[in-house]
Order: sequence, then C-alpha cells, then structure tokens
Amino acid sequence: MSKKFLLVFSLVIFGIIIFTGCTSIVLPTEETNIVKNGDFSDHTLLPTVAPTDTTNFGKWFLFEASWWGESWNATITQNSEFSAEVLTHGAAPWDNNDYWWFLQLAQWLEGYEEGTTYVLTFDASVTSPNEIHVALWEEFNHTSQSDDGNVIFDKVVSIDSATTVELNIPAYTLTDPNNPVKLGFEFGLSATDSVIFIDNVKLIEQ
Ligand SMILES: [Ca+2]
Repeated sequence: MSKKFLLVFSLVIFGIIIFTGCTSIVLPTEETNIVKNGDFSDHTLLPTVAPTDTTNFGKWFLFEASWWGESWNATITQNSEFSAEVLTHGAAPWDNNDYWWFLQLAQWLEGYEEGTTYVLTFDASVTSPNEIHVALWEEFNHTSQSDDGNVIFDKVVSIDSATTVELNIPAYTLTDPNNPVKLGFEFGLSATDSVIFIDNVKLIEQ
C-alpha cells in the first residue's frame, strides 16, 4: 500500500467519525403533540366526556345542546377529517340567545402544562365562508359535570378557503394544577348550510 493511499484512507475514516459524531449532536428533537388523534385516523367520536372521566381523556367527544334546539351533523369522514354542518340554532332559556359552546368537538387534554406557551395549528376548509370558535378551558369543579371554570384562551376564527390556522396560546397558571383542561372547537354560532372540515390538530409547546 502506498503512503498516499494510506493517507487518503485515514482521512476518509477520520471524516466518517467526525460526521457521525456531528449528526448525533444536531439531530432535532421531536415535537410532542398533546392533542391525541389530531389526524382523526381513529374515527371514534365519544358522547360528552365528563371532566371526572379521566379514562376518556385524550379522546375526541361531541357536546350538543340539543335540549335548547341546537342540532348539527358531526362526523369523521372516510378521508379521516372531522366535518361539521350546523342544522339549527338554539336558544338558551335564560336569555333566548345562542352560544358558541352549544356545539363542541372537544378533548380533555393529557399533558397540558401550566406556565407553558403553546402553538395550536390545524387544517380547516369550508364549503362556504364560515366561522368557528376555538377555546381552551380550565375546569374547576372536576368532581361533577358542572361547567364551572376559566377561559384560558378563546378566539373566533374566520375560514374562507382551505387554510392552516396557527394560534399562539399564551402561558397560563391553573387555579389548581390538578384541574383538567379542555380544547374545544365550537360551532354554536357557525352559519348553517356550510360544511366545515378540520384536520391535523396539533398543540405543541413553543
Ligand atoms: Ca386526517
């Protein structure tokens, strides 16, 4: 073997060692999505899950105030997207008004950490322009099903065409660190005759 060959061979081996050493350092850490089944690959939609029902945390459920006249079609399509179409609007007995929260696609979150900033992203599209309400909710009374708590974040989102919505969720300190936190997509005031599609829901620490 020539000296020249040995030199080149040594440099190649040395280069491989340096390269593999570097790549193991610069590999990006994986982002953790604290929304489960955000891509709706599992087509299960549970009926309302109480904040006491911890075995069903991390699962999508539907809430529908049908007793006040609210109705909708809500399902997971064959293409594994959530779809919702409001059929009739309701009226609350105390003020005769309708509310966003009367219709919800929601999930009690597993792994929400107080004092942490999150970014919520999801794909949305509509058959005609519409609005939805996105909310994070801290439930106080997790010994019963009463809706007693604090709004952590809420925003009305207008959707005119297929888009990816990105919302910054500010850090929040829970009243009690054991209180459950719910992510809700709310449709109570969405327009009728417009199908809304939601997919790829991600809530990731910033
Ligand atoms: Ca999907």
